[in-house]
Formats: sequence, structure tokens, C-alpha cells
Amino acid sequence: MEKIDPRKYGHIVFFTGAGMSAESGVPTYRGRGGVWSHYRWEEFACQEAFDGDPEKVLKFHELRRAAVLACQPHAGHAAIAALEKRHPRVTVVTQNIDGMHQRAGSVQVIELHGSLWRVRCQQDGVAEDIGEKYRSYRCASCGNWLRPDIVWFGDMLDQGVMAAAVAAIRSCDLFVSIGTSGVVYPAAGFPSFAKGNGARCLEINPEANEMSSLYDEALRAPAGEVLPELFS
Ligand code: BV8
Repeated sequence: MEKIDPRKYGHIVFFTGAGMSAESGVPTYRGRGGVWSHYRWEEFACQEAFDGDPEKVLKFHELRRAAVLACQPHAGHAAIAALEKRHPRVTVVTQNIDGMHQRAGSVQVIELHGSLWRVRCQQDGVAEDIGEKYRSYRCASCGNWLRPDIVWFGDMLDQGVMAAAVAAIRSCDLFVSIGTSGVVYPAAGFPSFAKGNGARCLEINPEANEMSSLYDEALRAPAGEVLPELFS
């Protein structure tokens, strides 16, 4: 596969989905062993489920925190983090909530759908909470239930996060999409937005999907294998 010379680009965006973490052992959402094939998100991962039984939802997310903590970032995460250190503008726009990019050393990371490692109090805002178990299910100052700081189906994305992602994609000239099935909006609209803004668009995914036709090139291989070679 032809290597990419990052010096040819002013701003590189890596747009990642669950497939980016598959080789780390973090289950994807769809396909074999996917999260939603074991759990109905309507029951465990949406505002209505949380309002109905916050403890059940928090315990489900503790299972996901434990699963992710047992995994390590792989060579693909490391390749992106290493590139950020030697290139003036690299941005990760991720749909993932697992924090793997940050654990690999990436700094410019925009988390479209929030994070397993933060909690939110309706009244007192967001706080970091890293570990298998949440420090508390209740806000220390007001006593309200704490909610995972995750964008569930039916939730609006944070406006500031959305604006940051749109600005990054608008200004990039290389857009590398990795490990996403391209089914969930508004994130699924980002590849065509990048294309429309003139970026070179590359897809890294062992499988094609409905979005694949809009990319300039596709590498039908796993992220952990391709990325270290592509940007070495
Ligand atoms: C919103 C966090 C306004 C949660 C997630 C009807 C039509 C259009 C839209 C809608 C509609 N009805 C409702 C909507 C809106 C809805 C939506 O788009 N639904 C879809 C399903 C139709 N969107 C929302 O609700 C969003 N909010 O729009 O607000 C609104 C509100 C109400 C109604 C209308 C509008 C909020 C969406 C955020 C949901 N949160 N995650 C949690 O984790 O619990 S979604 C979750 O799935 C991910 O974050 C990601 O965004 C999404 C897709 O998953 P992928 O990351 O792509 O992973 P997937 O498993 O699908 O695929 C893995 C890929 O990796 C595969 O292609 C595989 O081939 C590849 N792969 C595997 N191994 C590797 C690999 N690739 C590389 N290397 C490997 N080794």
C-alpha cells in the first residue's frame, strides 16, 4: 500500500468509529458480538431508560467501563498519536466513547458522543470519573442522580462539540475515516461534508458500506495493520 506523506497536507482529520477499537478487543455495536446484539439500547442506553431506572443504566455502563479498561490501545491508535506529535495539525473526530485515542496519547480529540469516563449532573455539570465503578451514583453537592456523559440515541449532540467537529472537517485536506458503518447521524454526514469541502477522503474498513462510494480510496484492511504502515 502506498504510504502517505503527511507533509503534503495542512490538516489531517481522523474520523473514527467502533471499528477503530475492535483490535483492542472493545466490542463494536453492530455485527458479530456487537454491543447492541447483547443489549437493547432502548433498555440500557437512552434517556428514557435512565429516567426509569438510573441504577440499572449506571450498572450497565460500569460493565462497559470494565470491558474497556481490560483493553489496550493498539498500533493504529499509537500511529495517529505519533503523527500528531510530528505534524502541525492532526485532529481526531471520534464517535467512540472508550477514550482509547487519549490513552494512546492523542490530544486533539473531539468526542462526538461523549465519554464513558465522564458523568453529568443536570444541575452541577460534567465531571471526569475514571475507573470500573463510578465514584458515586449521586452528585456530591445536590444529591441528584449522575448520568453518564454520553450522547444516547435521541439526544442532541453538544453544540460546542458539533461546531468544533464541523470546523475541523471544513478545514482539513485529508479526511481518514476508520471503522465506522456510517449509519448514525449527524456523524454519518461528515464524510460527504469533508468531500464537499475538497478533502482527499480515505476509508479504512475491512468491509464496504453505503457510504463507501463517496471516498476517493478504500483500504479493506484492519486499522491496526494499515495505519502504522500508511503513516510510518
Ligand atoms: C440526534 C454512544 C437529533 C452511545 C452512539 C431516522 C433517520 C435518520 C436519523 C434518525 C432517525 N431516527 C432517529 C435518528 C437520529 C439517530 C440516528 O441517526 N439513528 C440511526 C440509527 C438511524 N441519531 C441520534 O439520535 C443522534 N442524535 O440525531 O439528535 C435527533 C433526535 C431525535 C430524532 C431525530 C434527530 C445521537 C446519536 C448518538 C448515539 N450514540 N454511541 C453508546 O455507546 O451507548 S451511536 C454508536 O453507533 C456510535 O457512537 C456510532 O456513532 C454509531 C455507529 O457505530 P460505529 O461506530 O459505526 O460502529 P459499528 O459497530 O456500527 O460499525 C463498526 C465498523 O467497524 C464496521 O463498519 C466494521 O466493518 C468496521 N470494523 C470492524 N473491525 C475493524 C473495522 N474497521 C477497521 N478496523 C477494524 N479492525
